[in-house]
Amino acid sequence: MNKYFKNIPTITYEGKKSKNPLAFKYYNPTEKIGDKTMEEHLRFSMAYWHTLTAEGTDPFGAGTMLRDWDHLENNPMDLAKARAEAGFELMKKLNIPFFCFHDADIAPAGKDLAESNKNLDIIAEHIKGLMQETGIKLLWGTANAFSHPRYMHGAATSCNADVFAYAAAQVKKAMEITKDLGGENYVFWGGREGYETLLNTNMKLELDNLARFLHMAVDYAKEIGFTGQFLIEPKPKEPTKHQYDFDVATVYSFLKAHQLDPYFKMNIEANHATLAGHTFQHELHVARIHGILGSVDANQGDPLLGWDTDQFPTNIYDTTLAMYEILKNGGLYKGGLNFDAKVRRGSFEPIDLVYAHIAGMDTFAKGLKVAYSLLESQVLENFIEKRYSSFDHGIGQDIINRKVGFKELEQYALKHSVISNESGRQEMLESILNQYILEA
Ligand code: XUL
Ligand code: CO
Repeated sequence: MNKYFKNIPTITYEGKKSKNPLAFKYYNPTEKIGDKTMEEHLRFSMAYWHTLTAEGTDPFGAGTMLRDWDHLENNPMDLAKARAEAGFELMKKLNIPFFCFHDADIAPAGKDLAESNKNLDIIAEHIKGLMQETGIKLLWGTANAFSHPRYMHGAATSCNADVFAYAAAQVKKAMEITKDLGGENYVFWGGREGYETLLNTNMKLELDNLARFLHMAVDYAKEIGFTGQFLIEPKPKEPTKHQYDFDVATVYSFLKAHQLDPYFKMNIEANHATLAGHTFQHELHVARIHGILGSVDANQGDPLLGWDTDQFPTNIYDTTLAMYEILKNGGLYKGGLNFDAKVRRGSFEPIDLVYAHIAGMDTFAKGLKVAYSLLESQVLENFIEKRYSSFDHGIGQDIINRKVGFKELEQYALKHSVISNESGRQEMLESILNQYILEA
């Protein structure tokens, strides 16, 4: 496998003193961090769409990317096969153990659904061969039910029942392929499941239909014996003004309200979290405390642009706090860290894809190391435990055990109306965090 990234060697770990841009400085796959290797902790995945199909277009201009498979443009099936081969060569050279795809990324659409499905079968078979040859596995599959014009009003939340049916057929096929390729998860990102204006929207029907759609998916997974984890990927806006899967808390209450909560976990994307006005850590934390942290789309946004820029993660502060939540979750289990990230329009050469993944992998590896030592020290845990210690005894314990109600609490407050509080020590804790980042 040395055809599409010819001048790129296999990327190895050289340690933090290395000045070689084509080497890992922190990601050392076999290094043990606690009882797992870095590779087992991080479970990196390449996103097929950004890495293999994105052309570098933006709303102001044409594509810029130079790719060695471009000349196959007029033969879509050959192009799809070449892209798959290029993808596996790149993953192999970067030591990335997983990949993720949408149906539309891997195979061209046919003239109708039947032909599209046939194309998918042919390319999936090709990918299966590459998986066997390389040992690279499928983290998750999904269906692109948002790009085609038929999805202009949404898919499962479209006002048009024919569109609902088409989306169901597409997801059915994508689930079958994911199962066939041994996918460990299946993702639902509500591409256009939302609205532009309430003036033309029956929100109640749309939400109920979304629940119906997800129940049908659960039923079908049982029917075909797909045991992968179902994941929902929250996002507050883009492409619609309001996306129904706004954030983790919104999705969680939607799942509960529709008795879907036993079947779904969250795929949390950093840039979606910030679009929702949250930090990446906040979304991971909310998912963790509810036991629904499933997988991660590892990227970052740009606070000055404010839209879903899908950049490669290079912010050590964010990856540290992300890995801290993931470690506290006991890991990602079937999930992984999928680079839902694209190189910038100006980074148009194939080698930029290599630099980008090295940057993301090293940044998460460093974050893992810092988070592990932070957790090992228990410095935050001890502080938090002490901060809430008033609930360990006395009236606090009675509140926890629901031994008291408003009347008893009033009696208590009447006797204890002079209250003393303690400092939250935010700045001290922030400087401790910085110290761990600098030391690890
Ligand atoms: C879009 C996005 C998607 C999902 C998969 O913002 O993140 O690529 O990850 O459909
Ligand atoms: Co994503």
